[in-house]
This record gives sequence, structure tokens and C-alpha cells, in this order.
Amino acid sequence: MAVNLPPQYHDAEARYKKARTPEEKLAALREMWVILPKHKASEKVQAELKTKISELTDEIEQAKLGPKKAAPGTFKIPKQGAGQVVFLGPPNAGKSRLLSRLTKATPAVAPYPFTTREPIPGMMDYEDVRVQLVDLPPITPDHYEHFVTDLTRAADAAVLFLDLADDDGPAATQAVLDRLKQARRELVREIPAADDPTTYHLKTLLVATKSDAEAADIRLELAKEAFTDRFPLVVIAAESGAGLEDLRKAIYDHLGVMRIYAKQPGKPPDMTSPFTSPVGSTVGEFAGRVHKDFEEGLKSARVWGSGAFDGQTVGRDHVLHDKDVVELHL
Ligand SMILES: Nc1nc2c(ncn2[C@@H]2O[C@H](COP(=O)(O)OP(=O)(O)OP(=O)(O)O)[C@@H](O)[C@H]2O)c(=O)[nH]1
Ligand SMILES: [Mg+2]
Repeated sequence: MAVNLPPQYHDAEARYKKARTPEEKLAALREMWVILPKHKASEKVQAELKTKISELTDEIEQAKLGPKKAAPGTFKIPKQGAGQVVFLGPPNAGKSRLLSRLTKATPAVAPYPFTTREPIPGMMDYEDVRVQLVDLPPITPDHYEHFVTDLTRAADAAVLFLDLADDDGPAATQAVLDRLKQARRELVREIPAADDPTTYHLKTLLVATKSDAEAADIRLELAKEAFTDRFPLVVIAAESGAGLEDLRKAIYDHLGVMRIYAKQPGKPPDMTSPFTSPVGSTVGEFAGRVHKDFEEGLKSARVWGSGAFDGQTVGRDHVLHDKDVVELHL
């Protein structure tokens, strides 16, 4: 879709290209953001601008911290599977124990705080897809690893932890939210449509752990009062396994993706390894995920699955549904 950009936008863009310092660049990018018309056709440009503004703000802030603390890119976790979900929470909340229950990863689990020091990824199976979970060091007002800022940007969603074995559980979880906000990371139920580009929003699911602990039910009521209007909530006990199957589904659903099975003409579909695309993706966008040249080259497609679609021929703008089978004609 073509975007009609006003001349002032191009002026600001020219200033951006000429800018020599990160601060000058950021100022020009912010002007571009203000001028940019916010509608469907400019969504891609909006997203690109937001990422640039957010990255540059991080860069300027990390430079202020000095080279020792900054170490940008110390930890990068290459994405795998249908999406990447980071674990954020206070110390000792059971983050690592949960990772060890949902994946084959073997993080250290200990009855004292600050056990986890580095990000640890693991792959969670859910039906015929896999979701990447990343266990992270704990967050408190005084303890914050700066690589968490980078890792939250790279992630597709977050799980926020609340410890039902701790009277201070809700306060400790609130402290995590506050500390992340200082790093311009805001955890939300849904990403707001038109948001402030200097803050990075991350779609978040709240997980209350240790429901088997004494008096956990009373603490759960308090936790609900504090958080249920802000996040969807799943209650678990990693030790007994209670709630874990519901949690797998909740994490997958939370990613907002759908499974699409590719089929070659004259052959049965490959039902073993679906592609995953954001909910609402079109045939054209799906083609681009299968191969970067396919989106351009796509002539038509046949779709089996949702509703009346039983091999019907559709165009590139046709919106797909979870578990559709698609045959691309190039
Ligand atoms: N009763 C009970 N204890 C749990 C449960 N899950 C974890 N624990 C215990 O809680 C303690 C902390 O667990 P970890 O998984 O190491 O906690 P963490 O959040 O990774 O802690 P940090 O790495 O310090 O941030 C361990 O002693 C676990 O055995 C649970 O569901 N029920
Ligand atoms: Mg841990």
C-alpha cells in the first residue's frame, strides 16, 4: 500500500540522514513520528520508525552508563519456533523451575534468590508447534541486568511471575513492573494501537506460582485484586504440575499466531511442521513467510479448512485462519 507522506516528513527525514550524533538523529526521528499519518497504510513505516526511535533511545542511555555496564548485545538469543517468550519476575518466584517443567532445559533451581545470572532458553512443545521460552535473572529495584532491556525488545511476549508462597509477592511483582518502566519497557495485556514510540510495550501473561504453598489461596485473592484487570492470569504449581497444561495453551494463545500447513500441488499437505503467522495474516503475507520471493510472485492460492473453504481458489488478500491448508500458485 502506498503511503502519502507530507513534505515536512521528507524535510525531517533529510535532517535525519544528515544528522551526525545519535541525539540529532533521535530529534529528527521524533519529528518524523509526529508528522507521520497514523493509519493502516503507514503501519509498516510506523513500526520501522518506532523500532529506530526505541533503539536509538536505548543506545543513548547505554552510552551514558559507560562501556562497562552497557555491554550491548552481550546476550542474544536467536529466535526459534512459533515465538519467543521471556520470563520476567522477582527472585525465587519459580521461573527456572517452570522452565525445567515446560522444556528440556536444565537451569539451576535453588531455594534462595539470585540463582539465575544469564538468559537460558528452552523449547516448549504445544500440540504440533514449539514456543521458545527464555528464563532470565530476577529483577528487583536494586538488581537489574541491563541485557534484559535488549532481550525484552527482541521477544514476542512475556510471562510475568508472582510468588504465592511469599506475603510480599504482589509488591515484588509490582517492583518488577516499576523497574522495567525505568528502562522504558511497559508490560501490558494488549499492545496499544497508537502508542508512545519511546516506550516499548510487551504483551504479558501473569503467572502465579507455588499454588501448593501454605495460605496460597489467600494470597491469590490479594494478587487478583492487584493485577487481574491488568493481565490475564494463570495459576500453577510447578512442583505438582497443577495448571501446567493450561499454561502451555495460554502461552501459545497469548502469542497471537496461527498455524498454516503448506501443500504442494498434486501432493498431500505437510501436516507435521506448520508455519506460524500472526493472526489476521493474508495469503500474500503467508507466501512471504514461506519464501521471501513468493509474496511478489504469487498468482493465486487454494485454501482448505476454515468455514466454506474446501480447496477454493483465493487471491493474495484472503485472510487465513488457524490450521488452514494452503497451496500457493506462483
Ligand atoms: N512449593 C513450591 N515450590 C516451588 C515451586 N516452584 C518453585 N519452587 C521452589 O522455589 C524455589 C525457587 O525456584 P527457582 O525456580 O530457582 O526460582 P527463580 O525464580 O528462578 O529464582 P531466581 O533465579 O533467583 O530469580 C526453589 O526452591 C523451588 O524448588 C512450586 O510450584 N511450589
Ligand atoms: Mg532462576
